[in-house]
Amino acid sequence: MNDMHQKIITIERHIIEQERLYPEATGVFSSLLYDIALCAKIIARETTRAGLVDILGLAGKVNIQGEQQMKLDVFANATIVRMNSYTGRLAVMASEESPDIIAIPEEYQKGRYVLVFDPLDGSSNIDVNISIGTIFGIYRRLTLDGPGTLDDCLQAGKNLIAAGYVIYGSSTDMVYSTGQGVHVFTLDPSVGEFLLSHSNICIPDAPKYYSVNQGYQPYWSHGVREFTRWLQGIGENAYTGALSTRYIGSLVADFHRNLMAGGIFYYPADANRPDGKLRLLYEAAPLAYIAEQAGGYASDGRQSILDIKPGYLHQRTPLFIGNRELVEKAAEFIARYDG
Ligand code: P6P
Repeated sequence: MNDMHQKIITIERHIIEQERLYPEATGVFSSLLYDIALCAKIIARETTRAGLVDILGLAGKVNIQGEQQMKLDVFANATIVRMNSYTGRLAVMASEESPDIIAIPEEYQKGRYVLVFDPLDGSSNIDVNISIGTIFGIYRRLTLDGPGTLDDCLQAGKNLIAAGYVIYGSSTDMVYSTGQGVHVFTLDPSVGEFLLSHSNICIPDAPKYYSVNQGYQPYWSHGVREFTRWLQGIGENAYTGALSTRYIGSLVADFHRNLMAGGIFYYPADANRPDGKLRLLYEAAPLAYIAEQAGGYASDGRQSILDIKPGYLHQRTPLFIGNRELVEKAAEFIARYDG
C-alpha cells in the first residue's frame, strides 16, 4: 500500500482515541490537550519566522528567574495564557514566566484542570537557531470549586494526568502522554496538522549518549565527578557502553535526543547552584513523567523526581533523566561518595 493510503492520524484523532480508553471521560480533558496543540502551532509559526520578523532579541524585561526575557518567551507565554483562560477547562495556571499563579479571569468559568508550563525553554538559544521547546504538565485540581489555588499547582509529578513537550527544531514535534505510552507528532505546515510519527515509543535499552555541561565539572560533587568518569569508561568496573557526549544546552532538545536514541541527561547541583538550575514543577516533573512512560526514569540524584512535592512554584532541582540503569547508577555514586 503506497504512502497515500497509509493511515494518517492527526493529533486530534489520537487524542479522541486516547479518550475512548477512559469511559468516564467527558471530552474536556481531550479539548484541553487539543488547545495545547493549537498553542504549539501558533508558537511554531513565530519561531520558524524568528529570523525574519522583529521577534528576535530581548524583550527588555527580566522574568522571575532574573533572566532576560526574549520577545519569543513573552509571545509564547501570552499565547498559552490567552488561549487557555476563557475555555472553562482550567482552574488555574502556573508558568516559568510568571512570578505567581495565573488566575482564570473572574468572568470566565473555572474548570477541573491545572496547567503548568515553561512556554519557551532554552530561549537563550533562539538567536543562534538552536532547537527550543515548550514543556507542559496537567493535573486535576485539588480544591473543589472556585478559583484555583497555589496548592492546586504545587503537586508532585506522580499526580500528573498528562504531560508533554513541543520541540521547535528542523521540524516541530509534539510529544505527549496521558499515561498510555508516549506518542510523537510532527507538524505538517502544509496542512497545519500534527501527524503521528511515532507511537508508544520506548527509550532504547542500549544508551548512546550522555549529556551534561562539563564546563561545570570543577564545581560538581565527588559523586557526580566519579559517576561521569564511570560513564566515560575510566577506572575499574567502569561502564563499557562507549557513550558519545552530546550537549546542546536546550533541555527539550537534549532530552528528546536521549529519549529517542537512548542515554542520560543530567544537570546536577554544583558549588554555585546547590539546588541545580532546572525547575521542578514545569521542567523536571513533566519530562520525568514522559521518561517513565517510555520505560526510563528520572531522579534528583537521590529520589524519584515524581515523588517530590514542590514547596514553591519556581523550586529548582538537580535532574538525572534517561535510561533507568544510568540514572540509578548516578544515585549509587552520589550515595557512596557524597553521603
Ligand atoms: P547551561 C536553557 O537556558 C536551560 O534552562 C535549559 O534549557 C538547558 O538544559 C540549561 O538551561 C542549560 O544550562 O548552564 O548548561 O547553559
